[in-house]
Amino acid sequence: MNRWTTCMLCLGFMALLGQACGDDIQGHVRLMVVPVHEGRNPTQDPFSLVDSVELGLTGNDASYRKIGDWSPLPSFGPGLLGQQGLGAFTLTGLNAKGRSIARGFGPFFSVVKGVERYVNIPFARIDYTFATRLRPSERALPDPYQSAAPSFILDATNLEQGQRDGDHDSGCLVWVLWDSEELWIKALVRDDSLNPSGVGPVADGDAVVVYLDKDSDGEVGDPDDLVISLGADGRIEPEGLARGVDVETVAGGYLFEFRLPLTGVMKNQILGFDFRQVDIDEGDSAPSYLTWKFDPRKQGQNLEPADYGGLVLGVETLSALEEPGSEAVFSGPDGNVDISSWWDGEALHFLIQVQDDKTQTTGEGNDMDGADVIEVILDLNNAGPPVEERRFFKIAVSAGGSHTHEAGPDLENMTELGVAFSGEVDATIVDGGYRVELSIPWQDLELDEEPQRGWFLGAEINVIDRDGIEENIYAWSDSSKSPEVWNELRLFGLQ
Ligand SMILES: [Ca+2]
Ligand SMILES: [Ca+2]
Ligand SMILES: [Ca+2]
Ligand SMILES: [Ca+2]
Repeated sequence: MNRWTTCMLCLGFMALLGQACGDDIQGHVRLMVVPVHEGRNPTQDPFSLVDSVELGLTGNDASYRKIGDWSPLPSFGPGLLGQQGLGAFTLTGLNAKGRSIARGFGPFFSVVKGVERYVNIPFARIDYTFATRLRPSERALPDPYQSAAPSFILDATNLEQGQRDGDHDSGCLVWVLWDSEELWIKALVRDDSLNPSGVGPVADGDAVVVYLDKDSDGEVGDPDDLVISLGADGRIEPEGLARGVDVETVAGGYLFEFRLPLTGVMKNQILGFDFRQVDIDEGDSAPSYLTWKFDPRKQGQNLEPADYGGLVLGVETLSALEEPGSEAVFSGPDGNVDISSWWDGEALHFLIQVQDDKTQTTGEGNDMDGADVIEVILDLNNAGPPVEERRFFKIAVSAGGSHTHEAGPDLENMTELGVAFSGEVDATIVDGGYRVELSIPWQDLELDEEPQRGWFLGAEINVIDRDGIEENIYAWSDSSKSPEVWNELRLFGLQ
């Protein structure tokens, strides 16, 4: 990385902090760009034609503050951050003419004092956006959107038809989540003059329209496709399709959420998707349209599936770097489970720490029954097309350091027969729980090629907690039997 650009970013952060919190500089951050991918490999170069990137922060009130400009690089950092005035990292790729051609949002960010945090930002061409996977246990949260990255915004660059008189006139900040049953949509809509249609077609007044082409075939009249309009007054058209509809008027606009049925989907699938804000104000003769993705040659017309953009069903990524540092966290038996992963040409390494107030180091027999156990299961093809012999590799390690391993073409068909494990395992009791270090040699995984920087591997990490007779399982992806939605390790590096 160029020292000058590093310096420029630091200056940008410091300028921001100067306004936000004086000298209260707390932590460091590294941002890592995650491209659209399928199976093990990226399928899109988000930096294609990108001349520079702009980094900023989007607040959950739809405000945006620029931090600085940067060369197009797959990772950024370090930057200095304070605790105040933060939002979701927002990365915009600009072409040589200064036009936005790529975009991505990270999650809402908080600083941990003295710790270098690694933040992944999904980033794609401007006609693609990402939905955040909702784990099954998160469906019942009071606000499932709270910690999710926004998916996209609508601003002046999305004006398809009519006039837009600044950010207060129109604009949207939109979150999209997905799980195996539903697509979850929440938006904060800016509109200074609310004029819902009242009667007649909902989209004749202030409204948003969501377009979905689930199989992404771009064909008109597909019975699976949906066009749904939601008025600022809560009227919805067609009725009976959306679930959990909630619309409220807020200062400067309205806020809504609803869910649409979605079945038979898997991670990294790309749905045809679009989103339009219809805005009609006092005295307007015609509505203005802000549309996420439109064909400029067909301005103001009905959107057809072929004009939609792509909604990528993303999962959580843990970037495995050259050394420990980047982390993923999930809830375990008595607090957090922290996972760190790193890699080199020899092996894939893990450090997993479990907070467990009653650690059982030993069990009975080879299955370690009775001990606290961590299982690491790798989907070597990352939900890509099936491979014959060796798609899954699983290693189970007890809190006492015993371990077993197996591999096979599917989760139900794994065996230890003919499967080698020549790596290292170390388990340690620590204050409040235990820690497992694990190195899995690439050689034992029998991949058809050498591991490559930029690869994605599916992974599930199960923590099997045994406190006496009680047994509970906690899992990173929260879907141990469904590798099509597992989180991912990304082989990465900062150089
Ligand atoms: Ca308006
Ligand atoms: Ca279709
Ligand atoms: Ca309006
Ligand atoms: Ca335990």
